[in-house]
Amino acid sequence: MHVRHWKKILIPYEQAVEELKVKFKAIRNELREMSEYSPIEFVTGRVKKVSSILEKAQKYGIPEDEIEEKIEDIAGIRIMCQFVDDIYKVVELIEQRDGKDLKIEYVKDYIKNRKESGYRSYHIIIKYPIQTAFGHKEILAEIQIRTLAMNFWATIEHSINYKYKKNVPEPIKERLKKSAEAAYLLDKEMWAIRDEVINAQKLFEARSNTVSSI
Ligand code: 0O2
Repeated sequence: MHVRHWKKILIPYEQAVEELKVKFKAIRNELREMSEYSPIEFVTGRVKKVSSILEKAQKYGIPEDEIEEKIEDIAGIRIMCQFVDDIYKVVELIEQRDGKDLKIEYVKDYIKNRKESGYRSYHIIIKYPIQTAFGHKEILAEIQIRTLAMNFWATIEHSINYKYKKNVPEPIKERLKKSAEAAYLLDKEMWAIRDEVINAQKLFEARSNTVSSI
């Protein structure tokens, strides 16, 4: 299929990513404006590059006309949280929307079932309705929910894998496994002092608001 043709296919996916980013950022802003704790720290999103889509299709032997129904992460949203239990709060928020503005297809909990690489994250595959210039369409999207520590590790590991085209030298692989464990321990330690951290952040925010209103 021609790249120009793919660009047209990807338009609804771009729209979905933009809409979903706005929706999740709105949850965070609303809670912060009400001086409530937000389990969402920040949100990013991307549409997979055509080259990566075709690479993945080839890897799994997916014919081009089945790509849209079989590749679930053409549209991807990433939600970053401070603490592990925030991830499950975000999951609840998404579950509350099931059947409303999105449909949950299934979930992959790589936090309870860490991947062999050391990867941890919670994935939700959704169906999302889009109104385009050519009519109504439902697309698949993947929401990845992770802590800042999980995101740090995954971002680094992803670039190392990209550099070595998956043939990562054994010593580096070992280091990555060790750092995955360090990220896990960091999450555990931060979780243990979670209430203390949240109280400190509240104080800090209240002080900043007072200073900025003088
Ligand atoms: P990108 O650049 O983020 O789009 P597969 O994608 O073949 O590994 P599957 O079954 O399609 O496997 O989905 P899975 O395992 O849920 O992974 C989808 C996405 O999760 C990946 O997309 C990554 O973003 C992330 N991910 C999964 N496993 C790992 C891992 O071991 N390390 C890192 N850093 N990220 C991972 P893409 O397409 O790989 O890349």
